[in-house]
Amino acid sequence: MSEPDPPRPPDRIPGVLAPPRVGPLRADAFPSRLHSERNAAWLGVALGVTFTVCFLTGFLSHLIQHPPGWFVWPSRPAWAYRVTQGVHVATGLASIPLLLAKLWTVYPRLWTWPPVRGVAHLLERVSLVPLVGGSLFLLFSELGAIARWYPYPFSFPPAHYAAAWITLGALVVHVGAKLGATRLALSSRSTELLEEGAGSASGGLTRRGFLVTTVAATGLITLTTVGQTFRPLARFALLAPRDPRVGPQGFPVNKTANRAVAARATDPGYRLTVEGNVAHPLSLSLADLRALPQHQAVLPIACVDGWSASASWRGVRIRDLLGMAGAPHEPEADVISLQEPGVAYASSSLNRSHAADPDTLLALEVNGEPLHIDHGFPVRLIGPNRPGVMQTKWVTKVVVR
Ligand SMILES: Nc1nc2c(c(=O)[nH]1)N[C@H]1C(S)=C(S)[C@@H](COP(=O)(O)O)O[C@H]1N2
Ligand SMILES: [Mo]
Repeated sequence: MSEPDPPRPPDRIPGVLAPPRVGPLRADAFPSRLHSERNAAWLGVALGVTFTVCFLTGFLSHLIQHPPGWFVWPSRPAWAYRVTQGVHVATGLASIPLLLAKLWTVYPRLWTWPPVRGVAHLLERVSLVPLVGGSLFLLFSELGAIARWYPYPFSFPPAHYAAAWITLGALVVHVGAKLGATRLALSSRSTELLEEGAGSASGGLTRRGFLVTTVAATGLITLTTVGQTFRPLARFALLAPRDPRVGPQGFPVNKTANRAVAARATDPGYRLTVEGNVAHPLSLSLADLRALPQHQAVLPIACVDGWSASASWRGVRIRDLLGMAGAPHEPEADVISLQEPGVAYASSSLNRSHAADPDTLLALEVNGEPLHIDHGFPVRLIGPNRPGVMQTKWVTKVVVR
């Protein structure tokens, strides 16, 4: 005895991204009605915003660290980099749940049939490889990097930078291809009504419930990480890799002094030299530096990893030292540490704005004590509105340009 054929499902369920019945898949290969066009559209809009903000703040950080001739990052306002880099890491972290939810919502589309419907469709589909691959690489390598985990043989910053451009290019193609469909999915009243009730019949999550859950997860991740740079939320920063209040002298250390650096830093023969394009090169002992006029400033360390911490610094103004050495008008300078040359972040540059700022210091003290060796004893560079990587520790040489 043969069973009657089950009713054939429609080829296309309105508002749902599962592919029609044609093609190699079973009709019910993607039974969930949460693969919704409207959810895909909303998640796409949210990701468009977070990716754009993340890209712009990341590009700014790149320009500051590798300035082309036309770009001068000013030393004021002192807090600007702290904010832009905090926003960069926060939007990157917020993108993770949004991206995972989006990928899950749309993945049935991979089985679209026929697989290619012409040149434009082919290009749109091929652009998904750099878009999805680039996004996943950016977000998850970033997640590793802020936890200081680099399980690959290449250097993180150049790979992150290249991946950002590749992803942006693919994103532009994707947005161009999907703009119409997104508008339609967000505006059509019929899909909205259809989706209101969908899901609840089977007792599962509704489509709106899925979106709300994704947004809540995104909010929770932001709330439990942004305290690493936004102090009022510091006590909620349970998922942040660093607590900005914990470390020697009350704030974190990224790079500790190795034995060689510590030996040179504590050597009684330590000298700070000011050389290069100057009329009278200087060579100063620690006692000489302490005898110079000291200046105090409250300034943040704002790490590219997204944490920041303010401290009260005291030391010699760079511009006073450059003046003593007879540097030219509006000088620029390289600040060089006791680390082996060539080691990442062993030196940094001061543009004319930072060199002239009265709060750009070679600090000898922090929060009323001589610097801890891991904070750069005997002398560190600290200036307003600079990335943490450019606040060079264990300074021994200033070369004027
Ligand atoms: N010489 C030197 N200075 C350096 C670094 C370094 O690797 N070498 N790391 C930088 C980074 S990435 C940051 S965030 C700050 C951290 O400062 P802190 O250790 O005082 O918190 O120091 C910067 N100064
Ligand atoms: Mo850093």
